[in-house]
Amino acid sequence: MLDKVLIANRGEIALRILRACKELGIKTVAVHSTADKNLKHVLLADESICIGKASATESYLNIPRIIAAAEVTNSIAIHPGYGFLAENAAFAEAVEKSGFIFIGPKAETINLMGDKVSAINSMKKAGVPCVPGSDGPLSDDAEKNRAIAKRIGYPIIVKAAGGGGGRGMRVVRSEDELVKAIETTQAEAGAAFGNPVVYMEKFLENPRHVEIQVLADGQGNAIHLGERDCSMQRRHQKVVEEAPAPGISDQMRAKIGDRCRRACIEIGYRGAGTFEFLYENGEFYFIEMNTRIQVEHPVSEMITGVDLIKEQLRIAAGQPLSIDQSQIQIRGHAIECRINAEDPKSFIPSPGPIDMFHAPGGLGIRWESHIYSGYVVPPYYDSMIGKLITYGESRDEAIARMRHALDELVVEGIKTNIPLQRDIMADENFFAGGTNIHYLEKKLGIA
Ligand code: MV4
Repeated sequence: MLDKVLIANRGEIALRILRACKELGIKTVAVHSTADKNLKHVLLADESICIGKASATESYLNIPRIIAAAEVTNSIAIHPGYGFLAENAAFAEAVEKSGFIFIGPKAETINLMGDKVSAINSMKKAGVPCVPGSDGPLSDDAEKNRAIAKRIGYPIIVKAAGGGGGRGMRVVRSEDELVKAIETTQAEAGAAFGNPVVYMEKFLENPRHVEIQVLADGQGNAIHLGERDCSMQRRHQKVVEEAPAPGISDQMRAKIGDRCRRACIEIGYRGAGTFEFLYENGEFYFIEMNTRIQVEHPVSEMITGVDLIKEQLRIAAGQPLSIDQSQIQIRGHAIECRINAEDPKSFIPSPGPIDMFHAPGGLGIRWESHIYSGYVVPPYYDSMIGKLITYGESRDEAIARMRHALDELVVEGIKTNIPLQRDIMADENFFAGGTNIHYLEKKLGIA
């Protein structure tokens, strides 16, 4: 096993990684900003180092400081968590060049998936179903682009190869808007990502966001852990996630999961990863792959019993996967509500001191959070302060447990989105299951 792991993140995921390390007998190093010296995982880690000022650019995004911290502590490996440097190929490369293990895929895999055109091409080649599209970058030939759009059929969407996660895209509903839309998206992409390359896809009007969790050891073994439905979102920020996705049959899961599993083997994938799909009219369409552990990983853990962070650590230590696909059974249902320090109506962040805190509990209740009474939520980072996950034998049982757990959860002193989560858990369409990516924004009166 790894002797010592440096945790290059903060908040709940840093605590989650610390707990997995402790279970495996791995020593831990916390790196933190000046604003984060009182984080729970910093206080629990074997060693901690302040790596810079509060702003993320000076701390959690500061590659030389993080590598220096790994050097002075004799760390073996670095876990990037999610966000910050987790999908930064230059960081993964710097970590490995400095003689440490990057807990994640090879830098070249991060690059492959960071460019959405090469990601789609490699997945299409590996037999993963993709959205009908341009099958590559668009040229500056307006005639050719019109022909591609005509073949696909309007509406189409122009997306930046360097984008992803909802950045750099434009819907085109008729031929007369096409040329201008391509030019504008290219210009915006060049400015935002330093890469003006764009591509085209059929625009799916009312899809769900369904993603497949995978684990691969980079030694020829890969498994999938079923799907998650992440359709309940606002402005590309997920609000509620669940597993399995309502209405996905065991046969459909086995088919799409096997495509993802095989694709992992074909591209030599290593670590935890997520295949993002749009799901519409019973079909899966690959859009992007995330090469990191995701915020919503616990719902997959609850329905499979697999500790994804421990598996990441084992894979990074060079161990082959300890489980094969036949040992993965999907059982029950799990729901995650993200708890944010924000106004539940305006969504304006609400940092500050937590005057009182009570955690919910009971059978099937999991509270993943670093907060405590007296903790001060800093204004510098993401507003997520915790994740409430419930498990039940059925979806109805998981929802019932979530409703009561949200009632038990007390966070006073700051505003939180707990009231919004209560509204969603009481929503009849959520209860029915299978709402699409536009549902929450429509409910809130935005779209
Ligand atoms: C799409 C789409 C419809 N058709 N692609 C937005 C985030 C990025 N990962 C891909 N996104 C979309 N791509 C085609 N061909 C609709 C979206 C989309 C979306 C996707 C997932 C979750 C939330 C979303 C919200 C708006 C648009």
